[in-house]
Amino acid sequence: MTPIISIIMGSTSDMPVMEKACKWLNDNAIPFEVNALSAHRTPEAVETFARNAKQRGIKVIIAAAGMSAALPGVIAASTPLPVIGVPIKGMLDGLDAMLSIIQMPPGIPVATVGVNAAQNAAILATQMIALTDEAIAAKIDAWKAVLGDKIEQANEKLKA
Ligand code: RP5
Repeated sequence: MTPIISIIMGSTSDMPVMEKACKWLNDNAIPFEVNALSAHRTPEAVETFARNAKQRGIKVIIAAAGMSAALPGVIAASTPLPVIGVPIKGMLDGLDAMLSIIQMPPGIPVATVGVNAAQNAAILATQMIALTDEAIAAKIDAWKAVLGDKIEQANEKLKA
């Protein structure tokens, strides 16, 4: 199926974290792609990716990077698509990457999730697409119901 979410990582070394996003999308049958591209090491490939993503059918981009994490912002500069940034934990427990991703200049936002919060990025991307896709909206409703059930079951165990 044509991917509707694109996951881009600054390095394949980010994959152990981003596997959580891939797993959630696979579990929920959301078509996605995953690639490593670097704002610093492959800048031209990043720009080509960002400029072409929308016409390839991508709806939301998830961009993950650690250290001086320019990747999500550089992608956001060259696409009209929403970009969700995932700071990867590294040198300063991910604070360096989080501030690099979240503190964007006015006019070029990146929706930033928590450090290593890859699953949340996958869910947020899916929620954005669910606004205009009822089948995907049903998957979000089902996910929320599972979360609620888990809390209820945990409460029952406390009472037992
Ligand atoms: C960032 O530098 C990457 O996103 C990664 O988190 C970090 C280290 O990259 P490698 O040296 O492991 O390739 O650009």
